[in-house]
Amino acid sequence: MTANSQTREFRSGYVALVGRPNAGKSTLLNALVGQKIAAVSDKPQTTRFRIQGVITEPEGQIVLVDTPGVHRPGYEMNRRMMATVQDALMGVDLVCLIRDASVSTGSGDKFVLELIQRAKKPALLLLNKIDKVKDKTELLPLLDWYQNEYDWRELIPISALRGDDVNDVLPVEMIKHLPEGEPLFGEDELTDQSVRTMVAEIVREKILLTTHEEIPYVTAVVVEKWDEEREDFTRIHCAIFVERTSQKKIVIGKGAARLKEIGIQARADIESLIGHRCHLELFVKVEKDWRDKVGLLDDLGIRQG
Ligand SMILES: Nc1nc2c(ncn2[C@@H]2O[C@H](COP(=O)(O)OP(=O)(O)OP(=O)(O)O)[C@@H](O)[C@H]2O)c(=O)[nH]1
Ligand SMILES: [Mg+2]
Repeated sequence: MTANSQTREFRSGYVALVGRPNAGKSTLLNALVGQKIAAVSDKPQTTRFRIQGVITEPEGQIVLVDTPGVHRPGYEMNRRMMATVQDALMGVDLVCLIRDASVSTGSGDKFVLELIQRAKKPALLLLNKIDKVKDKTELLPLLDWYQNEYDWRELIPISALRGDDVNDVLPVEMIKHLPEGEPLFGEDELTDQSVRTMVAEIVREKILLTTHEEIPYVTAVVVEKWDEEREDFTRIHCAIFVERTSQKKIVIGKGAARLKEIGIQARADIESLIGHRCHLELFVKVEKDWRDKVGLLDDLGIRQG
């Protein structure tokens, strides 16, 4: 403990990032942690399970919990995703509602609010994507609406993408609301995600970024083989699951062009993650109704809560 901490105690605790799909929760997690640990895409429902990221500051340690975007569940996978959100809300010291400030209010917002109202936790409202809001007075009705719905500790406009008010403002604000306590993790333990999980997520992210319509929703990725052939060279096999043969054709693309592009993009990210060269082999497999298959969901890490 430093001399300074004799007067101000160190604080530590869990902070949930919750909100509607596509609001920018995972972008914010990555920006705050300072490393890409969660997949990000312009498609809703990118995040499928809980992802933890740790920030350690002189005043305290924040364990961020990124969660899937709140939506109406249609499949077992989506029910599990929503159970993860509920579970996160119960287990944290502080909740951050991430709201895309560039879109208007709808029934989905009310639903997220109800979850927060039920959890009765201290909460910050983070109005994200303010870089997209040219006239800031447009935020006033939104702020009004939210202020009437909950006793927010703070309302903070941010841009997770550009970094406005992210690293200089948010950690300080979050730490204020955490209990006094020792660090929960070592400073070098940035995340609870295994390297293999992060590799599978990198591949899935590239699929989300290069496909449209239903493909992002019906795709899952599993690392099936991992051979560290040499200290500086790893051979990785990933299976890409889709639900129908027609979807397999789309992912592969004409003359396998799309799969090749996914592989090129993923390999670049994987090599910077593992710190050396890799050979990435991608296989597309059809697994009918995998989103309702309990065993496969368990294998994919999409757990209950
Ligand atoms: N312009 C702008 N775009 C942003 C900002 N933050 C996130 N985005 C974009 O919004 C999209 C969704 O971002 P994600 O971080 O994947 O959103 P999410 O809330 O984690 O989404 P789910 O995991 O699907 O719930 C991506 O295309 C991001 O680049 C921001 O501050 N400004
Ligand atoms: Mg996400």
